[in-house]
Amino acid sequence: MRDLLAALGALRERLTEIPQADQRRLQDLKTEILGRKAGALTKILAQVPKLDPEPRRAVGAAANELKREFEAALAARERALARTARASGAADLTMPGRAAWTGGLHLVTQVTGEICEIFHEMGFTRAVGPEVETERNNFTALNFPKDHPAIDAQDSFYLGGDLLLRTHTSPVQIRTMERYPPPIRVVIPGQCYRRDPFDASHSPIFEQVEGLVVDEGISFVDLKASLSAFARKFFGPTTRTRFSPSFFPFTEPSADMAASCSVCGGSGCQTCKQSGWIEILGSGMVHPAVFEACGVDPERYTGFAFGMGPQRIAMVRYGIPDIRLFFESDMRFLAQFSTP
Ligand code: 2NM
Repeated sequence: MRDLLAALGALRERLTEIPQADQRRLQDLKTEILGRKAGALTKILAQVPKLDPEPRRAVGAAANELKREFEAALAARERALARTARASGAADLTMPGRAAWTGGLHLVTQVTGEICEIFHEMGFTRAVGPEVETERNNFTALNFPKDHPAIDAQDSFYLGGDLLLRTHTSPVQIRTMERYPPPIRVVIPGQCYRRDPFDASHSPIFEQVEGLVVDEGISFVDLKASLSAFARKFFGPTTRTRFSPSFFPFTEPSADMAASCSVCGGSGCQTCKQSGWIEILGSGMVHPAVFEACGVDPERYTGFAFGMGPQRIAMVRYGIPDIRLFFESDMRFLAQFSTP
């Protein structure tokens, strides 16, 4: 018992080291004295239970009292070191780190990726092409008549000569058909340009995802089944689809597809303007004149094509009121759709 009390007395002397200790020395002192296994005071405390009742009370009280004093002194020195580090402008190495912002995909990129992934599962490949195109690839080969208003300089961005910024991604379909023999199954995401004024639902720069299937024996049934399957994958398994007659120069017949509103299930709400239906895409059977322009034999092959706007689709899915939000890089808007 006498030995232990003497050891406690010697240990108490070391309290005076604490107010001078730097960060590293403080850590060492903590280990030397209070360390869980080999701490000097820890070792003394471990012997207390083995003593007779009388000395056990005396040594136990003294050891616990010294432990409290050490803990208080160490904590006080830690606070003092942190205070001087802050005051001197030096980094406080005891501060927890800030989580780094790792970035994320833009909502339009996410939705475009989702659309392409669904078609990929159905056996489509992804194709891309240049945004600067020829009048021939953008209009002529797609069976636009020479006097079609879209060809007008008022509606397209011409770059001089017969070059222009593509008004849809369809020229990539033309390039695909000229380069690869059927069977063809491709989806084409990409940016397009039209001379539209910026407003809540229009932008002179917009994204499109188009698709093309060419093979022997492709019929309108393949079109309806493939695009309906896409709608169910994208909006959910209970989604119904509705096709209505439409017109495009490059397809005949042509049809617009609507999906039952995924917000209200078809009963009518704000998103579908009480109609129960949301217009998703345009589509049709590829016009024989388009096949001829690309060197595909229209007697042997048939095909269907479609086009949709991922921005419009993102807007109806998430109730986004204005297409301009996609271009403003306002993190308060974009971060709502951030992916880890
Ligand atoms: C649409 C709607 C319908 C289309 C057609 C072609 C091609 F090159 F095969 F003729 N490409 N894209 C197409 C058809 C695009 O977008 C609303």
